Amino acid sequence: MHVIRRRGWEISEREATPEHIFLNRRTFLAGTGAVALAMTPELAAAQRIADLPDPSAHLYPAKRNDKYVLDRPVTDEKINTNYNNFYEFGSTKQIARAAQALKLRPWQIKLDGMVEKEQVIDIDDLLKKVQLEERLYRMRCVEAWSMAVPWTGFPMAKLVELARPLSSAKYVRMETFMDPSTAPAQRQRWYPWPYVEGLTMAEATNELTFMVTGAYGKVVKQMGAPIRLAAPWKYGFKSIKSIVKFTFTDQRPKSYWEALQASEYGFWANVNPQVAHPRWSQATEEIIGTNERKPTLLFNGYGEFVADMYKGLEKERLWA
Ligand SMILES: Nc1nc2c(c(=O)[nH]1)N[C@H]1C(S)=C(S)[C@@H](COP(=O)(O)O)O[C@H]1N2
Ligand SMILES: [Mo]
Repeated sequence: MHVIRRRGWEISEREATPEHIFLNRRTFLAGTGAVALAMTPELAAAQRIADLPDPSAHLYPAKRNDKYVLDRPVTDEKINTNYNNFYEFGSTKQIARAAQALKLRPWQIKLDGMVEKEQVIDIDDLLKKVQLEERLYRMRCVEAWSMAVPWTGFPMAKLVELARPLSSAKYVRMETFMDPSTAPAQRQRWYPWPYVEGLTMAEATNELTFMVTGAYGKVVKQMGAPIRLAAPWKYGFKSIKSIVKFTFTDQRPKSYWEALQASEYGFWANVNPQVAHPRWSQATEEIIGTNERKPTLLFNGYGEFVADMYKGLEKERLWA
């Protein structure tokens, strides 16, 4: 018998979108179809009031830090800013327009849990306490595509310093805003909203771990403004967007994707081409905006910065 097997990279975009398939199945089961993508009156109103002048505009463009170099060209800005995962605004990649409803001010960030003193800090006060820089990082989505992004931001270690965690804190749990009137997909109650992610304290204070405030030299709503994570050695879903809360804890946080499908998405989610996702190979990646595929690199090529953190943890599920 001859079995025709498609290799990992032959799957169509629809199929290659794990998060997408999984969510669509749920949408289908719930029988609500594309309701989440419809333009609601609330969304239309939000778009009108969302376009106030950006008080952080003068901070851009920030000076590039040349330490972090790429092995490929930066992804074309138009392509990158129109190919996004931001499930709060829908389960397709074409959420750029809907995401313009996101109101970036006022934006308050809570620093709580195991800290010397809980704080609520306004994004503009936070921006006064940090030095923005630009870094070129690769970004590898678990769906086997990648980009190269000029992020603007500051080291997460700086944010941890400002939060003053207790020495007993082992993890940082991060949470995205919750506002179904702005982000209509958050009305879909069968998802574990709000989006949650977590890092160990060692990961959060690693020099690579970057709090991102902009990309391509400006604020870009659909890329997770006003503040998101970039942890470039991990699959893209770890890099949580539009964060409103950092909680220091001794409990390992359960992420949004882990809550949805623990058999496919774990806590560590470090990039490893040799460990396949349960439904496809991770050996290569489609470089978005080109017709090229490249072999995927262990730790997405960032092993020199991060590999040491995982010594002694070999028995854990580090690669999903
Ligand atoms: N809050 C939130 N953060 C998120 C997501 C999301 O849907 N919601 N998607 C994740 C996934 S799967 C990826 S690949 C990246 C995409 O970032 P980009 O749109 O800037 O490429 O954001 C991550 N952070
Ligand atoms: Mo992703």
